Amino acid sequence: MKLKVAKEAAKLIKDGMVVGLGSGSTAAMFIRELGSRIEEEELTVFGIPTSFESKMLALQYGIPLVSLDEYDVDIAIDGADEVEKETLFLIKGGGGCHTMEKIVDYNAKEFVVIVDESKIKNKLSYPIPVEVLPQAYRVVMKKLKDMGGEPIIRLAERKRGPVITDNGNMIIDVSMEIDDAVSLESEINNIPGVVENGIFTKVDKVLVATKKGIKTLK
Ligand code: ABF
Repeated sequence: MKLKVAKEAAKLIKDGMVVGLGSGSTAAMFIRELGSRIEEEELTVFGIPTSFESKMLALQYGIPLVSLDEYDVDIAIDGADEVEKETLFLIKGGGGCHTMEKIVDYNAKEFVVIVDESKIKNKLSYPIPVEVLPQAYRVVMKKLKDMGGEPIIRLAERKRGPVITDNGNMIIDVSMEIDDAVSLESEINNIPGVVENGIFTKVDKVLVATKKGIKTLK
């Protein structure tokens, strides 16, 4: 399913485009497919990665990289942890890269999300990933509790310490009722010490892999 939607997304890329390269396993398949198209069709395409992981994959699959310093993004293709069916609001950041993802995705002329149908929900309920400066984790957790959330520090797999992001920060996952995603996205970002949260409310299109084929939501 993930491969099908990744292939479909790769078809959206045209010669000369600057492409935001998302993170996660679905985006990884897209990066591989794009690499194959570039090689087979001799396309001139540049990538802007959203994580260390997507940078390494792009290098592996032969996608030349540029940065936001010099280029605007024509199209960004990225995965998601959850997609709300009616609104197309997302939760991202299960992989801890949502800060760079949001910078690249929100600044793209077109932001396309690729998921399989298991990610489509009636209402967002996935814990919201919040990237915080390490010095601020305790006070940010306190504020998130005051807002009605249940925050926990994301721990590294062997649980010897916190997950550290590509930017050298920590991740707090906060479970809370999301009634107004647009306001909550800004409210969380207004807490001093928060770098970025994983609520995404500006999405152009979602490609969904279903058993019957690819469905487009917009
Ligand atoms: C990134 O990868 C994240 O924002 C999201 O957390 C995750 C989705 O990964 P996958 O495609 O592996 O489910 O897009």
